[in-house]
Amino acid sequence: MSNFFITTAIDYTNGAPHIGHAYEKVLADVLARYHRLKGDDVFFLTGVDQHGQKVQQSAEKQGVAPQEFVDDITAKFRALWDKLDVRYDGWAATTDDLHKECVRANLQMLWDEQDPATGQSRWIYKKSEGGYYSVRQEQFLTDKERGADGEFGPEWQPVEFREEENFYFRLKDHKKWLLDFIDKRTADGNPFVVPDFRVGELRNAVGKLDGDLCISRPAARLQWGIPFPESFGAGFVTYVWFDALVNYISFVPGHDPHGGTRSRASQTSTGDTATEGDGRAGAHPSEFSHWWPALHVIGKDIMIPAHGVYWPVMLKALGFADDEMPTLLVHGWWNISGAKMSKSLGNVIDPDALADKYGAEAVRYYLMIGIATGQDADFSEEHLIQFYNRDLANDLGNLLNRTLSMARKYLGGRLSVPSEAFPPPYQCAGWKNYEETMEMFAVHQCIYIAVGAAGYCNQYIEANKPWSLAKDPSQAERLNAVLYYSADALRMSAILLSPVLPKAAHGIFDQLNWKMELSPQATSPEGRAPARSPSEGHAEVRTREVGRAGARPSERFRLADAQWGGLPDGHQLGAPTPLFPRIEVPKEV
Ligand code: ME8
Repeated sequence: MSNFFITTAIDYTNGAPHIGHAYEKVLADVLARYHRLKGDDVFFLTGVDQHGQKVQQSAEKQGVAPQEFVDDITAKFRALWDKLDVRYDGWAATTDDLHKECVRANLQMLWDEQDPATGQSRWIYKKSEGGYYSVRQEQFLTDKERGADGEFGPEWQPVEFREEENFYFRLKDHKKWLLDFIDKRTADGNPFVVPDFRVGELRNAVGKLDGDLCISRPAARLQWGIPFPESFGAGFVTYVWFDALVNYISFVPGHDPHGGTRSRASQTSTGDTATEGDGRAGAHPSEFSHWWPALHVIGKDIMIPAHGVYWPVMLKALGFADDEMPTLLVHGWWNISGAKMSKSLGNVIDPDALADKYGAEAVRYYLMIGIATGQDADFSEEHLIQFYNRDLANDLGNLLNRTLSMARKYLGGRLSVPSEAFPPPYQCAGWKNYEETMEMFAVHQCIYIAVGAAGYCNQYIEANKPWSLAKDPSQAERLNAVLYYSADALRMSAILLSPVLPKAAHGIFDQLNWKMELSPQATSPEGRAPARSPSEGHAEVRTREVGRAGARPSERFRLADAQWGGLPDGHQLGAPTPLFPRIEVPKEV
């Protein structure tokens, strides 16, 4: 059994969730469920990014306190993840005291670590910098904000020159280290960024790095953030990215905000060369090390600079060795007719309304099959309906319905294990292809493997015509074999599809009357989950509290069960009920 720690970006709570948020969380959920299917110990962390200027402004506009504002939006995110069956183990909310303590402890550690040559902090310095400040938008402006005439437009006015003192985190000193690290990971066949076509993009950006990161904001212009520790002097709030990125460690079970991730060796270290590979890993508490490092699932817009530049340097500063760095799984974007979704264009897709209209499983299915991981795709309800009807209503639903109906009609629903004279219709050999494809995050291709197997079984039924075999008593053995293999194929397709369609997979298992204790894997009493009757539905036991990952009862689905011959001799199937009713195309779509 291996450990699998997966995180997502934490969503800004300045507006309701959209389809891009839903896509990312479902993608991470599918990968987490796949690892549970393999029997891995999984911790899936997701959450919300609640601080920052945008939230402060949105709350002000509504005339409510920022905490009240974020609580309201946070509740919308959590309700959506419940509706979409996103089954996370840890919830990262950046206004959580645990997180605030962690951010402040990190700042303090970095501030306290001295460079012996200067007697100053090795990582953070304070400086005063001047720049043009938009009083209307409450932000400093750069040349990017200047119009074609070289002036700042009316949307920024009044603009004034301001001198401001802030704290800076050293980035550019680590440029060479970061480039070498990225190259080494690529050379080792374990790229820092996947899909690896984005590595070049990141490398280019790092090559151009020539500044440090301003990590504070004066409390005079931003109050809604984590205050700096008092030792920095009064009146500074943490820059939102320096706060948000830390969620990936503050919510890891076993993390100790006061020095848990940093070894004594690194705290007294004097320079890069002396500290590299000095056994810092050994300093992490064992529960933290059990999970770390993470696979961070993020969108392409936040790879540069936040996750690809700030985060590895922050981790390095916090004492993480090169072999303790995470991996970034960078996904593409859902667009609308080739254009970005935006409130001003009025083309934002609401996943909550979509799930109400078509059902959560149809939404999950489309979000996973309609895009290749890493690429962009165009969102369209028409495609959602087409994919659902073609694959689920036709291929899988049809196979389920006809297999159960015919088995009931011709065999009273009871199946026998076929003799060697009747081999299975196709080889599955442990579904190696499925596993390899999932390890490459190509979820849409994995779906094709699972649904394709059902489609193939439909052809197998057509070719063998059980309705004709049933008329000839000398074909009884063949009739049983065809229906046995069809039912067994459905059982396997349900297992392979369970990461994407957990409810439907439970539905198929229920109709097949497949119980966990029938699994050859369920050998020990502890390994067995309680048998479920169809009426018990498929409620899943969730352990949400941080630190309790892996404490679930056995999963109902196991990849090891996806082999021919799982249905025991004399197995009695359940009754068919339509699982994937066709979606009729409404006129307006
Ligand atoms: O960036 N398609 O939050 P966010 C696919 N708080 N993914 C999309 C998308 C789209 N159309 N639009 C956005 C933030 N996303 C920060 C993250 S992490 C420490 C802090 C993705 O609410 C986006 O790429 O703007 C990101 O990964 C996630 O949604 C949250 O975006």
